[in-house]
This record gives sequence, C-alpha cells and structure tokens, in this order.
Amino acid sequence: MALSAGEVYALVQATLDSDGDGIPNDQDAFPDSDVSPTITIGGVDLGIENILFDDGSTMIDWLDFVIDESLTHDELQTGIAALTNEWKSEGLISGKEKGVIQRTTAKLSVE
Ligand SMILES: [Ca+2]
Repeated sequence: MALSAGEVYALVQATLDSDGDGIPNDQDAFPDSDVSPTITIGGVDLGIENILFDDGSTMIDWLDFVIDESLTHDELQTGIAALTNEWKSEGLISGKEKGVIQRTTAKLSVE
C-alpha cells in the first residue's frame, strides 16, 4: 500500500524532533523548546539547571509561557510562584533557586 504525499508529510512531521530534545514533535508539549543548559530570564543567566521534562517541555518553556501569557504583573507573579512552588515541592529546585527565579521575574515589565 503506497502512502499519499500528504500522509508521508504528516508522518515525517510527527517523527521530526525540531528542538532535538529527544521527544518527537507529535509527543512534544513544546516542539520548539529552549534547551539551554541553564535558565536565563530577561537576558540574565541564573545558573540554575534548565530541566527537560518527560513531555518534551523545559523549565524555560514554562517560564516563557507564563511571562508571555501574563497580562498584569500580579498574574505574572502568581503564575511564576505556582510553577516554582511545584518544582520546589518536586525537589527540582532549592528554596534559594525558587527565590532567585521569583525575584528575577518580578523585575520584568508586563506589556
Ligand atoms: Ca520540546
């Protein structure tokens, strides 16, 4: 059975790994992940490991998502607090690292 050009294209797209994080695009929550080794926020490298999750997302992906989607500064800080509290409770970051991420994002302006 021959595949149509459209089927071949869909198959190739699904199995591609655009960001090279080892998770194929069709299973990747963020197919265009920022896979930098450490977390950078607003041009500042915090020196905190940028962890890759099983769903193909990285910590930077989630931080950028909250930063981009927040309409107010309160929303931004609430979103970042929720993320970093979860990561700390999972043992992925220390309390000190949580504080660094929260203080750095607090300085960002929301447009
Ligand atoms: Ca990814």
